[in-house]
Amino acid sequence: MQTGCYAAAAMRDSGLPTFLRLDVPAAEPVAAVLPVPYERTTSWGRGTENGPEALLLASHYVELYDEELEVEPCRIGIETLPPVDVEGSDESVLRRMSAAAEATLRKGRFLAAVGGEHTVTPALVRGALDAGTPDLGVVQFDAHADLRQTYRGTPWNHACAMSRVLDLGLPTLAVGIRSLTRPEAVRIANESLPIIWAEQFDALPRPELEALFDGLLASLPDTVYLTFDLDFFDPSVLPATGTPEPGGGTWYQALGLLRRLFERKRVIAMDVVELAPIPGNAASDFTAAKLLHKCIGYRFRRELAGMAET
Ligand SMILES: [Mn+2]
Repeated sequence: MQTGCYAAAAMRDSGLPTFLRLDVPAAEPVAAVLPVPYERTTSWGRGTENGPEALLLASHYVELYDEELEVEPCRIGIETLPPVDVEGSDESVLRRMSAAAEATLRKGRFLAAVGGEHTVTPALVRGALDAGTPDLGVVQFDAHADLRQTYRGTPWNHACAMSRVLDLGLPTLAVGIRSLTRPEAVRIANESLPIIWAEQFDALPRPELEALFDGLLASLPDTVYLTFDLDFFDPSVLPATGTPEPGGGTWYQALGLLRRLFERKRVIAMDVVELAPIPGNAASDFTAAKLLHKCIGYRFRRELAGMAET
């Protein structure tokens, strides 16, 4: 069967596998997967520097056909970019991430970055702003508020990621939060930061949860950056993350909200962060890979539906 994809076992010069084992598309790709193997400040379980490789390897076993969307998302053209060079000072590496994001977005491509620890997010968001994106909102799926001003002596700790995003003056919506400090709770209350708490996932019937999400989403700008910290998921769904927290979202709860997000907003870029692979636990790597595949499918749902079958 001709899928329109390029099922070669392409390995880039970097030695990293490509997303879905796709070769460089013949036509101009519209989506770009950017590996960002950055890990400097993880607090407990380490290993997020291996996240991109694990996700990309697992993606080779994701079915190209999406049974929900009835399309093969890869048909829109997905290129796996060389990984961001993470050697050097914090400042220089973070600047490199911003530059990579900016370059991808200036080409009009959808950016799908794969971390790495959550620190990569503010750098990538910065790149989106540098690309001239006006009125950007940031949607965060996460167990943790990540609103510390500094942590362990640096403002570029993964526990400060959303604080750095707020520093950029951008409106946010946080989903799945169930772990934070008192100062973070005070900040959320004082600044009325929009949040859906993880407990609400359990307490609310699904239509009410989705209505709540729609309502909060409506107050964000039309153009959105999505950051998905994999510890959003309950550890029974995805245990391979540095700081797992009980009481997280399920696979279908995540998909339900992501589908609405991509329908209602122009999502120009996203990241999937904090995968810390556990040897022998393929489920986490695979879940992360499939999540990225689902998001690209949601993002280009209309374009994909319009493509003739070959
Ligand atoms: Mn986080």
